[in-house]
Amino acid sequence: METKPHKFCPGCGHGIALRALGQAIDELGIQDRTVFGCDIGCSLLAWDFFNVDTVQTHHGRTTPVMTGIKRANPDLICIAYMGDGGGYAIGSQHLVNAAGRNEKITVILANNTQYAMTGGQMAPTTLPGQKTETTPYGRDVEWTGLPAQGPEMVAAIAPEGAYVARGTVSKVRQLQKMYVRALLNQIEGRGFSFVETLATCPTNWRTNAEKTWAFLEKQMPEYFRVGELKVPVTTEETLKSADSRRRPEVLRKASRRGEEE
Ligand SMILES: Cc1ncc(C[n+]2csc(CCOP(=O)(O)OP(=O)(O)O)c2C)c(N)n1
Ligand code: SF4
Ligand SMILES: [Mg+2]
Repeated sequence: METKPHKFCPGCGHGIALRALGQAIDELGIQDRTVFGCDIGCSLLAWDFFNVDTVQTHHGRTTPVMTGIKRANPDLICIAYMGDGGGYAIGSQHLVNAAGRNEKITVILANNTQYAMTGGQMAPTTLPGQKTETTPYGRDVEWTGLPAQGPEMVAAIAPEGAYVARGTVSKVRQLQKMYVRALLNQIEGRGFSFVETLATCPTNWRTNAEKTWAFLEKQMPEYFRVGELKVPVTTEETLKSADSRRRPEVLRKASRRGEEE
């Protein structure tokens, strides 16, 4: 991986998430067949971030665009990268339908609790009481509901074979591992993969370094639990983890057949 100057504000979570994604692509050696799609919002500043084919679309539409590319050329590894405003508000139907159909693409959604690029308006993920441009007295959940639980929703509607997780830019190693597992899910053709990523936006949060990190590590996880929500059990994993007595019958039969031959 090479580095280059980026266009995000200092302290922005997008750069940290995208670096972890670049490292995951390198780790898997899939650069030559990866297509990267970015949405409208600050994610679009990544349009020339990676040395891979890239397309930029509007509010959550990155998901159906990448679905089309994947269906037309199943050998490609298709990654849709978007914000919480795009993925959970204006473009939420695309996420729901792609997850429900178990499309073999990877969606990575940066959750910074608001519409950042347009100046910090309330998004479905804004925390109760959080001040934004459109909630100057703090988000009132009586009027606007509780923060959207994206990975929980996707895990509930996506069929077996899907991989769903929530990571954070404050735990980069864990985040990169999630990206690797999400991409592996696509490479092995199992199904949809989705990783929400808790990300910082000091510019619109109007926070200094200390408060930015405290919001990310303490306040956001009160509503957004970090961890894996849905992990497909592969035959390989079953074989590796189970001892011979606990192996499923079909695998025992397969190994008996091997002994007889
Ligand atoms: C269909 C449509 N509606 C509204 C806009 C205006 N708009 C551009 S970026 C943006 C906010 C994006 O927020 P989010 O998806 O959370 O990304 P972030 O900037 O926070 O990373 C909005 C509302 C647009 N470009 N297209
Ligand atoms: S406005 Fe926020 S999300 Fe956008 S680049 Fe700046 S810090 Fe990052
Ligand atoms: Mg956002």
